[in-house]
Amino acid sequence: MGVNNSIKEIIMRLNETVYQALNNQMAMEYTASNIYLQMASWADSRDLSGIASFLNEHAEEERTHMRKIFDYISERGGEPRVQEVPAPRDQYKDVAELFDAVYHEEKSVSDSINKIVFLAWDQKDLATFQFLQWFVEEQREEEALASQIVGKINTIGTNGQGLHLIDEYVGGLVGNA
Ligand code: OFO
Repeated sequence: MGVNNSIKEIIMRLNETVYQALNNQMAMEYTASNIYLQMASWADSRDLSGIASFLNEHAEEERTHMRKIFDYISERGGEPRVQEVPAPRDQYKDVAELFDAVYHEEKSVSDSINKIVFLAWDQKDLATFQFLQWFVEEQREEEALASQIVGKINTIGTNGQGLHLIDEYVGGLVGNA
């Protein structure tokens, strides 16, 4: 390997710890995508078409997050590994429980992203640190959105006409996330 190549290696290659963390994050985004897809199916089979559309859109978004990390690992000279992920939960008591689960899922994704931000800083990997800023902002928005929906459900309730109003409200958020 020539001098230029070894310098490039040092600059470009992710270190093993950061690589592993990003690879695990890819699995986490994929897991989130599957959770939302399964939730969409739950909503669809209860004729909650607004909620189903919202969750389908969200499932797609999470898949693009996975892809974003996949491409980044590749660009930094690593080999992204797609991992096996557990089958998502498919039953919820009601819409309130479902959106509570969305909120908690987003919280745990944020926690995981934050850990990698600190790790990248610790490892002096400023490129990864910078790359993750987009995710930090994205998670802030997603947590806020999920908590807004949970708040709406708590205020309106899901009895009788309430469920229809919530379905309409959540459906109205499609395309705005
Ligand atoms: Fe909402 O999880 Fe992606 O980043």
